[in-house]
Amino acid sequence: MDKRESMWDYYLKKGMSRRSFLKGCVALTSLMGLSTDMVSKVVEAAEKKPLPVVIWIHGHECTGCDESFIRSGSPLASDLVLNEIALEYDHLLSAACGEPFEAHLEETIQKYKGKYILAVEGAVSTKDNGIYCMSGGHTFTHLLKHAAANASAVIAYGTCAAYGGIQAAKPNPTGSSGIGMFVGSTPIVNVPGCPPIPEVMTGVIMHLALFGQVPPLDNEERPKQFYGNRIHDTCYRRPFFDAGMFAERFNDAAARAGWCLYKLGCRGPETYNSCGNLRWFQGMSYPIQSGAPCIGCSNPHFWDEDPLTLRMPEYEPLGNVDKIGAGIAALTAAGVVVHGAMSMVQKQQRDEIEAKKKGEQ
Ligand code: FSX
Ligand code: SF4
Ligand code: F3S
Repeated sequence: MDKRESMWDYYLKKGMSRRSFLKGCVALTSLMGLSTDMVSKVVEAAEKKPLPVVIWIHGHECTGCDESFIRSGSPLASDLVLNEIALEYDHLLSAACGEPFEAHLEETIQKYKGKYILAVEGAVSTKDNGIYCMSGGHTFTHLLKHAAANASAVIAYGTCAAYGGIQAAKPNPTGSSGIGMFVGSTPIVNVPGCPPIPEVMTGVIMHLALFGQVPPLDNEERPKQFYGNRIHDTCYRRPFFDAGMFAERFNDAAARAGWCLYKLGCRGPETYNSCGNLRWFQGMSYPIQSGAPCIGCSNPHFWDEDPLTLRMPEYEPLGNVDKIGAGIAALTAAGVVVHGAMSMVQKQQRDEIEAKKKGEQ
Protein backbone atom coordinates (compact mmCIF):
# COMPACT_ATOMS: atom_id res chain seq x y z
CA MET A 1 0.00 0.00 0.00
CA ASP A 2 1.26 3.49 -0.83
CA LYS A 3 1.47 4.95 2.63
CA ARG A 4 0.78 8.50 1.54
CA GLU A 5 -2.44 7.94 -0.38
CA SER A 6 -5.68 9.36 1.00
CA MET A 7 -8.52 7.40 2.51
CA TRP A 8 -10.52 7.90 -0.69
CA ASP A 9 -7.61 6.67 -2.84
CA TYR A 10 -7.52 3.58 -0.72
CA TYR A 11 -11.26 2.95 -1.08
CA LEU A 12 -10.94 3.36 -4.87
CA LYS A 13 -8.02 0.99 -5.04
CA LYS A 14 -9.97 -1.62 -3.11
CA GLY A 15 -12.96 -1.25 -5.44
CA MET A 16 -15.15 0.02 -2.59
CA SER A 17 -18.13 2.18 -3.47
CA ARG A 18 -18.49 5.93 -3.01
CA ARG A 19 -21.49 5.10 -0.85
CA SER A 20 -19.41 3.05 1.62
CA PHE A 21 -16.77 5.83 1.67
CA LEU A 22 -19.43 8.40 2.55
CA LYS A 23 -20.87 6.10 5.21
CA GLY A 24 -17.37 5.78 6.69
CA CYS A 25 -17.02 9.59 6.73
CA VAL A 26 -20.37 10.02 8.51
CA ALA A 27 -19.31 7.43 11.14
CA LEU A 28 -15.99 9.23 11.63
CA THR A 29 -17.71 12.61 11.98
CA SER A 30 -19.92 11.32 14.75
CA LEU A 31 -16.98 9.55 16.42
CA MET A 32 -14.99 12.77 16.45
CA GLY A 33 -17.93 14.46 18.15
CA LEU A 34 -18.49 16.88 15.27
CA SER A 35 -21.91 18.07 14.22
CA THR A 36 -23.47 16.71 11.05
CA ASP A 37 -22.79 19.95 9.15
CA MET A 38 -19.08 19.02 9.41
CA VAL A 39 -19.58 15.87 7.29
CA SER A 40 -18.66 17.72 4.08
CA LYS A 41 -15.40 18.93 5.66
CA VAL A 42 -14.58 15.40 6.79
CA VAL A 43 -15.32 14.07 3.29
CA GLU A 44 -13.08 16.72 1.74
CA ALA A 45 -10.24 15.95 4.16
CA ALA A 46 -10.63 12.19 3.67
CA GLU A 47 -10.42 12.70 -0.10
CA LYS A 48 -7.28 14.80 -0.02
CA LYS A 49 -5.31 14.23 3.18
CA PRO A 50 -2.77 11.41 3.09
CA LEU A 51 -3.32 8.51 5.46
CA PRO A 52 -1.64 9.34 8.76
CA VAL A 53 1.59 7.54 9.56
CA VAL A 54 1.47 6.23 13.12
CA ILE A 55 4.29 4.94 15.30
CA TRP A 56 3.00 3.14 18.39
CA ILE A 57 5.36 2.43 21.27
CA HIS A 58 4.95 0.76 24.67
CA GLY A 59 6.59 1.52 27.99
CA HIS A 60 5.71 0.15 31.43
CA GLU A 61 2.19 -1.30 31.26
CA CYS A 62 0.07 -4.42 30.93
CA THR A 63 -0.83 -4.10 27.19
CA GLY A 64 -4.49 -3.92 28.19
CA CYS A 65 -4.81 -0.70 26.20
CA ASP A 66 -3.96 -2.48 22.93
CA GLU A 67 -6.25 -5.33 23.95
CA SER A 68 -8.98 -2.74 24.24
CA PHE A 69 -8.07 -1.01 20.98
CA ILE A 70 -8.15 -4.16 18.86
CA ARG A 71 -11.74 -4.66 20.02
CA SER A 72 -12.84 -1.21 18.90
CA GLY A 73 -16.28 -1.25 17.36
CA SER A 74 -16.80 1.72 15.12
CA PRO A 75 -14.83 1.65 12.94
CA LEU A 76 -13.46 -1.84 13.51
CA ALA A 77 -9.82 -1.69 14.62
CA SER A 78 -8.89 -3.88 11.65
CA ASP A 79 -10.43 -1.28 9.30
CA LEU A 80 -8.67 1.53 11.08
CA VAL A 81 -5.27 -0.17 11.11
CA LEU A 82 -5.51 -1.36 7.52
CA ASN A 83 -7.54 1.36 5.76
CA GLU A 84 -7.37 4.61 7.59
CA ILE A 85 -3.94 4.83 9.20
CA ALA A 86 -0.52 3.67 8.09
CA LEU A 87 0.68 1.88 11.21
CA GLU A 88 4.39 1.66 10.51
CA TYR A 89 5.63 0.38 13.83
CA ASP A 90 3.91 -1.12 16.86
CA HIS A 91 5.75 -2.90 19.65
CA LEU A 92 2.81 -5.20 20.25
CA LEU A 93 0.94 -5.67 16.95
CA SER A 94 3.86 -5.89 14.52
CA ALA A 95 4.89 -9.37 13.47
CA ALA A 96 8.50 -8.28 12.80
CA CYS A 97 11.16 -8.15 15.49
CA GLY A 98 14.89 -7.77 16.06
CA GLU A 99 17.36 -5.43 14.35
CA PRO A 100 15.47 -5.00 11.03
CA PHE A 101 12.40 -3.97 13.03
CA GLU A 102 14.37 -1.39 15.01
CA ALA A 103 16.02 -0.15 11.81
CA HIS A 104 12.55 0.29 10.27
CA LEU A 105 11.55 2.46 13.23
CA GLU A 106 14.48 4.80 12.66
CA GLU A 107 13.81 4.90 8.89
CA THR A 108 10.17 5.81 9.55
CA ILE A 109 11.15 8.55 12.01
CA GLN A 110 13.56 10.07 9.48
CA LYS A 111 11.27 9.65 6.45
CA TYR A 112 8.20 11.19 8.08
CA LYS A 113 9.93 13.67 10.37
CA GLY A 114 7.42 16.16 11.78
CA LYS A 115 4.51 14.35 10.08
CA TYR A 116 3.82 11.15 11.97
CA ILE A 117 1.59 10.65 15.02
CA LEU A 118 3.29 9.02 18.00
CA ALA A 119 0.97 6.86 20.11
CA VAL A 120 2.41 5.89 23.47
CA GLU A 121 1.12 3.31 25.90
CA GLY A 122 2.62 2.82 29.33
CA ALA A 123 4.60 4.82 31.84
CA VAL A 124 8.20 5.98 31.76
CA SER A 125 10.57 4.36 34.24
CA THR A 126 13.13 6.87 35.49
CA LYS A 127 14.91 5.24 38.43
CA ASP A 128 18.53 4.10 37.92
CA ASN A 129 18.72 5.87 34.56
CA GLY A 130 15.62 4.12 33.25
CA ILE A 131 17.08 0.60 33.10
CA TYR A 132 13.83 -1.02 34.25
CA CYS A 133 12.19 -0.48 30.87
CA MET A 134 14.37 -1.13 27.82
CA SER A 135 13.52 -1.31 24.12
CA GLY A 136 15.85 -2.19 21.25
CA GLY A 137 18.91 -1.80 23.47
CA HIS A 138 17.91 1.67 24.68
CA THR A 139 15.97 2.88 27.66
CA PHE A 140 12.34 3.63 26.95
CA THR A 141 13.03 7.19 28.08
CA HIS A 142 15.58 7.56 25.26
CA LEU A 143 13.21 6.08 22.67
CA LEU A 144 10.31 8.24 23.80
CA LYS A 145 12.28 11.49 23.73
CA HIS A 146 13.68 10.72 20.27
CA ALA A 147 10.37 9.63 18.74
CA ALA A 148 8.40 12.48 20.35
CA ALA A 149 10.85 15.19 19.26
CA ASN A 150 10.18 14.31 15.60
CA ALA A 151 6.42 13.67 15.79
CA SER A 152 3.64 16.04 14.78
CA ALA A 153 1.67 15.09 17.90
CA VAL A 154 1.83 12.58 20.74
CA ILE A 155 -1.12 10.63 22.10
CA ALA A 156 -0.74 9.31 25.66
CA TYR A 157 -3.01 6.28 25.39
CA GLY A 158 -4.06 4.98 28.81
CA THR A 159 -3.75 6.08 32.41
CA CYS A 160 -0.17 4.74 32.60
CA ALA A 161 1.03 6.97 29.76
CA ALA A 162 -1.00 9.94 30.95
CA TYR A 163 -0.26 9.76 34.69
CA GLY A 164 2.02 6.79 35.48
CA GLY A 165 -0.74 4.28 36.31
CA ILE A 166 -0.10 1.15 38.32
CA GLN A 167 3.68 1.37 37.94
CA ALA A 168 3.65 4.74 39.67
CA ALA A 169 1.47 3.44 42.54
CA LYS A 170 3.06 3.40 45.99
CA PRO A 171 5.86 2.57 46.57
CA ASN A 172 6.71 3.14 42.87
CA PRO A 173 9.92 1.07 42.90
CA THR A 174 10.89 2.01 39.33
CA GLY A 175 10.32 5.76 39.66
CA SER A 176 7.58 5.62 36.99
CA SER A 177 5.63 8.63 35.76
CA GLY A 178 3.44 9.75 32.89
CA ILE A 179 5.08 10.69 29.60
CA GLY A 180 4.18 14.41 29.61
CA MET A 181 7.56 15.72 30.75
CA PHE A 182 9.44 13.70 28.09
CA VAL A 183 7.76 14.92 24.91
CA GLY A 184 9.30 18.39 24.76
CA SER A 185 7.28 20.96 22.85
CA THR A 186 5.36 18.44 20.71
CA PRO A 187 1.57 18.76 21.31
CA ILE A 188 0.20 15.99 23.51
CA VAL A 189 -3.31 14.55 23.88
CA ASN A 190 -4.08 12.53 27.01
CA VAL A 191 -6.50 9.63 26.58
CA PRO A 192 -6.67 8.19 30.12
CA GLY A 193 -8.49 5.04 31.22
CA CYS A 194 -7.21 1.67 32.34
CA PRO A 195 -7.81 0.75 29.62
CA PRO A 196 -9.30 3.64 27.62
CA ILE A 197 -12.37 3.28 25.42
CA PRO A 198 -10.99 2.27 22.00
CA GLU A 199 -13.34 4.51 20.01
CA VAL A 200 -11.90 7.52 21.85
CA MET A 201 -8.45 6.69 20.51
CA THR A 202 -9.87 6.22 17.01
CA GLY A 203 -11.61 9.59 17.23
CA VAL A 204 -8.42 11.36 18.36
CA ILE A 205 -6.23 9.77 15.68
CA MET A 206 -8.69 10.63 12.94
CA HIS A 207 -9.06 14.20 14.18
CA LEU A 208 -5.30 14.66 14.04
CA ALA A 209 -5.14 13.00 10.64
CA LEU A 210 -7.97 14.80 8.92
CA PHE A 211 -7.63 18.28 10.43
CA GLY A 212 -3.89 18.34 11.18
CA GLN A 213 -4.45 19.67 14.68
CA VAL A 214 -5.29 18.38 18.12
CA PRO A 215 -8.99 18.30 19.07
CA PRO A 216 -10.22 20.82 21.66
CA LEU A 217 -8.62 19.88 25.00
CA ASP A 218 -9.39 20.56 28.67
CA ASN A 219 -6.79 21.77 31.16
CA GLU A 220 -5.44 18.22 31.55
CA GLU A 221 -4.86 17.84 27.80
CA ARG A 222 -7.84 15.47 27.48
CA PRO A 223 -10.18 15.81 24.49
CA LYS A 224 -13.23 17.69 25.77
CA GLN A 225 -15.48 15.69 23.52
CA PHE A 226 -14.79 12.50 25.49
CA TYR A 227 -13.84 13.79 28.95
CA GLY A 228 -16.27 16.67 29.34
CA ASN A 229 -18.76 14.74 31.49
CA ARG A 230 -18.50 12.80 34.72
CA ILE A 231 -19.51 9.12 34.71
CA HIS A 232 -22.16 10.22 37.21
CA ASP A 233 -23.68 12.67 34.67
CA THR A 234 -24.56 10.00 32.14
CA CYS A 235 -25.19 7.06 34.49
CA TYR A 236 -28.46 5.21 34.01
CA ARG A 237 -28.51 4.52 37.80
CA ARG A 238 -28.52 8.27 38.48
CA PRO A 239 -32.27 8.51 39.25
CA PHE A 240 -31.67 6.09 42.15
CA PHE A 241 -28.83 8.25 43.44
CA ASP A 242 -31.08 11.29 43.31
CA ALA A 243 -33.80 9.37 45.14
CA GLY A 244 -31.35 8.17 47.82
CA MET A 245 -31.78 4.50 46.83
CA PHE A 246 -28.48 2.67 47.22
CA ALA A 247 -27.33 -0.94 46.88
CA GLU A 248 -25.70 -2.07 50.13
CA ARG A 249 -23.90 -5.17 48.84
CA PHE A 250 -22.55 -6.39 45.55
CA ASN A 251 -25.19 -8.33 43.71
CA ASP A 252 -27.93 -7.75 46.27
CA ALA A 253 -31.48 -7.35 44.96
CA ALA A 254 -31.08 -3.55 44.88
CA ALA A 255 -27.83 -3.75 42.86
CA ARG A 256 -29.48 -6.10 40.40
CA ALA A 257 -32.50 -3.80 40.14
CA GLY A 258 -30.24 -0.96 39.03
CA TRP A 259 -29.98 1.02 42.27
CA CYS A 260 -27.02 3.36 42.73
CA LEU A 261 -23.61 1.84 43.61
CA TYR A 262 -22.31 4.88 45.50
CA LYS A 263 -22.17 3.08 48.86
CA LEU A 264 -20.16 0.31 47.24
CA GLY A 265 -17.40 2.78 46.42
CA CYS A 266 -18.55 4.15 43.07
CA ARG A 267 -16.29 6.99 41.96
CA GLY A 268 -18.51 8.08 39.09
CA PRO A 269 -19.17 11.45 40.77
CA GLU A 270 -15.51 12.46 40.47
CA THR A 271 -14.48 10.64 37.27
CA TYR A 272 -14.49 12.16 33.79
CA ASN A 273 -14.91 9.69 30.91
CA SER A 274 -17.36 8.59 28.21
CA CYS A 275 -18.15 5.10 29.47
CA GLY A 276 -21.84 5.85 30.04
CA ASN A 277 -22.25 7.12 26.47
CA LEU A 278 -19.98 4.98 24.33
CA ARG A 279 -19.79 1.86 26.53
CA TRP A 280 -17.61 -1.07 25.48
CA PHE A 281 -17.76 -3.85 22.91
CA GLN A 282 -19.77 -1.83 20.44
CA GLY A 283 -21.98 -0.25 23.08
CA MET A 284 -22.76 -3.50 24.90
CA SER A 285 -21.85 -2.63 28.49
CA TYR A 286 -19.55 -0.85 30.95
CA PRO A 287 -18.52 -1.46 34.56
CA ILE A 288 -21.59 0.08 36.23
CA GLN A 289 -23.95 -1.79 33.89
CA SER A 290 -22.18 -5.00 34.88
CA GLY A 291 -22.81 -4.31 38.56
CA ALA A 292 -19.32 -3.00 39.40
CA PRO A 293 -18.84 0.52 40.70
CA CYS A 294 -16.66 2.88 38.69
CA ILE A 295 -13.19 2.75 40.27
CA GLY A 296 -12.10 6.00 38.60
CA CYS A 297 -9.67 4.29 36.23
CA SER A 298 -9.17 7.44 34.16
CA ASN A 299 -8.14 9.51 37.21
CA PRO A 300 -4.52 10.18 38.19
CA HIS A 301 -3.31 8.02 41.11
CA PHE A 302 -6.51 5.98 41.22
CA TRP A 303 -4.49 2.94 42.26
CA ASP A 304 -3.49 4.68 45.49
CA GLU A 305 -6.93 5.96 46.28
CA ASP A 306 -8.33 2.72 47.61
CA PRO A 307 -11.59 2.79 45.66
CA LEU A 308 -12.93 -0.52 46.89
CA THR A 309 -12.90 0.51 50.54
CA LEU A 310 -13.81 4.15 50.01
CA ARG A 311 -17.39 3.99 51.22
CA MET A 312 -17.74 0.44 52.50
CA PRO A 313 -17.95 0.51 56.30
CA GLU A 314 -17.57 -3.25 56.66
CA TYR A 315 -14.07 -2.99 55.17
CA GLU A 316 -12.97 0.00 57.22
CA PRO A 317 -10.86 -2.01 59.67
CA LEU A 318 -8.56 -2.73 56.71
CA GLY A 319 -8.46 0.93 55.63
CA ASN A 320 -6.11 1.97 52.88
CA VAL A 321 -3.26 0.10 51.22
CA ASP A 322 -0.80 1.31 53.85
CA LYS A 323 -3.04 -0.01 56.62
CA ILE A 324 -3.49 -3.32 54.80
CA GLY A 325 0.32 -3.52 54.54
CA ALA A 326 0.62 -2.73 58.26
CA GLY A 327 -2.09 -5.33 58.97
CA ILE A 328 -0.24 -7.98 57.00
CA ALA A 329 3.00 -7.02 58.77
CA ALA A 330 1.25 -7.35 62.14
CA LEU A 331 -0.17 -10.74 61.14
CA THR A 332 3.27 -11.82 60.01
CA ALA A 333 4.78 -10.67 63.31
CA ALA A 334 2.05 -12.49 65.21
CA GLY A 335 2.73 -15.55 63.06
CA VAL A 336 6.42 -15.38 63.92
CA VAL A 337 5.61 -15.22 67.67
CA VAL A 338 3.15 -18.14 67.42
CA HIS A 339 5.62 -20.11 65.34
CA GLY A 340 8.33 -19.39 67.94
CA ALA A 341 6.08 -20.49 70.80
CA MET A 342 5.05 -23.66 68.93
CA SER A 343 8.71 -24.43 68.26
CA MET A 344 9.50 -24.08 71.99
CA VAL A 345 6.67 -26.46 72.89
CA GLN A 346 7.77 -28.96 70.23
CA LYS A 347 11.38 -28.71 71.45
CA GLN A 348 10.24 -29.35 75.05
CA GLN A 349 8.24 -32.37 73.90
CA ARG A 350 11.26 -33.67 71.93
CA ASP A 351 13.54 -33.19 74.97
CA GLU A 352 11.07 -35.04 77.19
CA ILE A 353 10.86 -37.96 74.75
CA GLU A 354 14.67 -38.07 74.46
CA ALA A 355 15.03 -38.01 78.28
CA LYS A 356 12.44 -40.78 78.60
CA LYS A 357 14.26 -42.89 76.00
CA LYS A 358 17.56 -42.41 77.84
CA GLY A 359 15.90 -43.43 81.13
CA GLU A 360 14.59 -46.62 79.53
CA GLN A 361 18.04 -47.62 78.20
FE1 FSX B 1 -1.89 1.00 31.79
FE2 FSX B 1 -2.15 0.22 29.10
FE3 FSX B 1 -4.07 0.01 32.37
FE4 FSX B 1 -2.83 -1.73 31.12
O1 FSX B 1 -1.11 0.22 27.70
S1 FSX B 1 -3.73 2.07 31.54
S2 FSX B 1 -2.08 -0.93 33.10
S3 FSX B 1 -5.03 -1.39 30.93
O2 FSX B 1 -2.18 -1.54 29.38
O3 FSX B 1 -1.10 1.19 30.13
FE1 SF4 C 1 -23.30 8.02 40.21
FE2 SF4 C 1 -22.04 5.70 40.50
FE3 SF4 C 1 -24.49 5.98 41.40
FE4 SF4 C 1 -24.02 5.90 38.78
S1 SF4 C 1 -23.72 4.21 40.24
S2 SF4 C 1 -25.39 7.31 39.85
S3 SF4 C 1 -22.07 6.96 38.67
S4 SF4 C 1 -22.66 7.08 42.13
FE1 F3S D 1 -13.04 3.20 34.24
FE2 F3S D 1 -15.09 4.09 35.59
FE3 F3S D 1 -15.25 3.88 33.02
S1 F3S D 1 -13.73 2.43 36.17
S2 F3S D 1 -13.98 2.09 32.56
S3 F3S D 1 -13.89 5.24 34.15
S4 F3S D 1 -16.86 3.45 34.46
